[in-house]
Amino acid sequence: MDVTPSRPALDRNDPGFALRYSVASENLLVLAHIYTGTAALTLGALFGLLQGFSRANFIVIPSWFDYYRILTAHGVFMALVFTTFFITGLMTFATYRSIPRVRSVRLGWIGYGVMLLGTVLAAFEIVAGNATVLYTMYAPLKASPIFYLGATVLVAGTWIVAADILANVAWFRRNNPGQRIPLPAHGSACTFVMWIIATIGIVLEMLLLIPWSLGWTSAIDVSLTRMLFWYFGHPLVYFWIMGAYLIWYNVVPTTYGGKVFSDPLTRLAFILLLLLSTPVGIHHQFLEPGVSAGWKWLHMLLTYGVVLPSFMTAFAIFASFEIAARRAGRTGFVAIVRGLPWTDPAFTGAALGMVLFIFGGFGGIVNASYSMDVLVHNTMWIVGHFHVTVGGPVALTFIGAAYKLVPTLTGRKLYAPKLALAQTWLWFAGMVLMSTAMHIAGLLGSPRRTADVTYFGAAGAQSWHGEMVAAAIGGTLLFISILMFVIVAVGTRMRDEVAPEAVSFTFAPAEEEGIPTSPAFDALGRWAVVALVLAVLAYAGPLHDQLSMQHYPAPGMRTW
Ligand code: HEM
Ligand SMILES: [Cu+2]
Repeated sequence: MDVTPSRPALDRNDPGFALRYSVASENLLVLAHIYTGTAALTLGALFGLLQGFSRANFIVIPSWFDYYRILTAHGVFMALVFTTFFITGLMTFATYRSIPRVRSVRLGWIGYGVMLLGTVLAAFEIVAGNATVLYTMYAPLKASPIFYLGATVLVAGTWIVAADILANVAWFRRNNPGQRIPLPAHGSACTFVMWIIATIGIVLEMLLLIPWSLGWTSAIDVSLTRMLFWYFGHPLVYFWIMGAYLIWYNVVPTTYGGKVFSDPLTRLAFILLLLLSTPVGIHHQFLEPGVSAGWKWLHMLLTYGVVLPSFMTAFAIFASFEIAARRAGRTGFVAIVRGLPWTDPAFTGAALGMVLFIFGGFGGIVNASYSMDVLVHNTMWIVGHFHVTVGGPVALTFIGAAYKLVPTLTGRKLYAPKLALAQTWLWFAGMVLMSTAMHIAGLLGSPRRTADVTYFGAAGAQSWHGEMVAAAIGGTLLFISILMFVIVAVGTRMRDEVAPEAVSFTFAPAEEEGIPTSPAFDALGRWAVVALVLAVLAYAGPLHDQLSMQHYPAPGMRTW
């Protein structure tokens, strides 16, 4: 659908006026999300760089702004703020654009405002040193009540955004009986239903943490807060991945004139992600003493189940590449890959992200296997793993998508496209270097979340010093890359001339041939119920064990 740039002609007799006007105000809302995410990414990268330098002994972090405060800021800004704002913006965009109608964006703005308020509260408390609890937030580390409140308000804001997205999908269903929900809106709805189910865990955790931090309760059940966090923490990962997959399915094919490989396969992938993201969280607690082996085993099996939609996605993406290439008369692996639009930073960002995800997937299988996880638990291997998943595929796909979305939303041509292209490659190189070094350091025994990894020069600690230096160099490349991204994103907005051709945007259409889509895939209410039931089944037992366990009192750690 074509849209007009930010200032529409004020011709109220024009029947298209209302729609165009509404699109212009929608664009502003989405931009607000994306630029807030970018600000968090930039700050987070600075903190990441400081950590990398500290671990390589390039700098000594002063005691008045200690390592763990920086680590908390890095984790929260990257894993919670950057990703969440980008996804809320992306999926608002996906829903609005695929369900065109004259609409009020009031609810959307309220959601954004509430998210921002929560973020500012939490961020302020972290930087002020009142919330050095790392992004995982569980006890016994304790933050100020304002930090927990900020986190809760941020989650509440995302629920408002979710309500806006789901209301639009419901409106579509009401007004278009018998029609399929547009694919990008379907993916967004699945993602946010999953998110609502997942964030119940963090809200329950906050109900324990807030009274405790206010001093109203004298003790807290540490492992219960941990279980509640990881009930949320694993689907958080899939929230990021669903954002990236939405782009891989619906946006990336537009860069090479391709189509979505299969409409029903895409819907099924998102439904499986909705169902299987939550009942696997105990794979983050394989070494937790309070959870019995049977539950760990079940969550391990289900973890292998959630790999399925990822394999489906990998297959569908390459099939889409191949079909487009065959239409253009190219066959054979090399010709297909060479024919892809490598000069387009939106494509290259996503494609390099996909390459990194292959390595992320391998590492994930190691982590998901109980016996191998024992070896890498709490080492830099894990840090290497999530940088080559969320820091690589997810962040790079989002950055690439921004190169398409920001021109569309601002009505301006991309500023310095060559710089943008170089940025994606530099990010890729930096991430390969940093995360490979982290994986190796982890196998050598280097611990994560530890300020001083030299152990006063102990012999064993020397073995990973070289890896820490390599990781710091990789981190430097990543930091430079982020600065390049900011130059392009801000430069695009600052351009004077409006370029109407930059504004038009259409999601990739799906291939028409193939299996017809079953209407069951669109019965999202029913899938939501199944997802909730699965989550309850997977957690009722572990929670029961947790609560009925014999508690041995320790100062501040006994429960009721
Ligand atoms: C400029 C690029 C980056 C650099 C130099 C960097 C560096 C680091 C380092 C050295 C650590 C480990 C600290 C430790 O365990 O003691 C770390 C942790 C972490 N990073 Fe990054 N990182 C970068 C980008 C990202 C991105 C893009 C994300 C996610 C979107 C991310 C998410 C995280 C998370 C969640 C942690 C774990 C924090 C914790 O253990 O509490 N990082 N990063
Ligand atoms: Cu997980």
